[in-house]
Amino acid sequence: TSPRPRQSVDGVMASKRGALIVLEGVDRAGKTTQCKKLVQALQQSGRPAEMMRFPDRSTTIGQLISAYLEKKSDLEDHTVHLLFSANRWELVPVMKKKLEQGITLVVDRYAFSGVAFTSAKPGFCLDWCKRPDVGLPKPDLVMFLQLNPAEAALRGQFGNERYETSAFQKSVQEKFEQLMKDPSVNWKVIDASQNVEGVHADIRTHSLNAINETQNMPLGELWK
Ligand code: 2DT
Ligand code: MG
Repeated sequence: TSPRPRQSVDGVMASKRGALIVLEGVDRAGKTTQCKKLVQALQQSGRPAEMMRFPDRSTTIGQLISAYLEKKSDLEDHTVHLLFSANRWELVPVMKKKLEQGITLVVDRYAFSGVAFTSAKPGFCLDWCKRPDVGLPKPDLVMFLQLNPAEAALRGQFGNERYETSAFQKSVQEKFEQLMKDPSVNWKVIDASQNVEGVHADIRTHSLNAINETQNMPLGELWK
């Protein structure tokens, strides 16, 4: 059964909600640049939109994660996985409120990065990795910025943060490919080897469709 349109208790149609739009992809695919451009384009066309990113390094949990990524601290692998998830859950009330207010959220990485990065480590299965994020607000659209390693290499060197090596990124890419087989998530693959404006045009088209298609639908629950 398809979800019923949003209605308030007295039967009057509630005002339109914002869409939850996520950008995923391997390092240097251009996620952050494209998130910013999408937010600008939506705002300029009169659609309220805000950017978010995970990890959100500004919270107490986010600071623990940031120190780990910067290799200033070591954390046990299960522990850091759960911290990344907790960092999403702590922002859920804010996200829901903004979506209800009609604000479209453009999010740089989400639970899919969480699962892809941890399950690329030895001894982790996809199923265990997904569990803590089950029930998060479900994105209306997840765009995967596809870029092959040779093209990524042309964009410059890796940084010095944890996970920024070509061997690790290769297994992360494989995990994303496994996640993209899940038909319960609205995945769109974007060719990130185009120029910035070309990528943006594709992203804008998919986003406008998602905003129009979901504005009267209730927000879903991820992996549930
Ligand atoms: P950036 O801040 O450059 O995006 O890098 N990561 C991210 C995880 O391992 N688990 C997660 O849940 C999330 C959201 C991806 C952040 C790094 O943290 C990784 C790269
Ligand atoms: Mg990075």
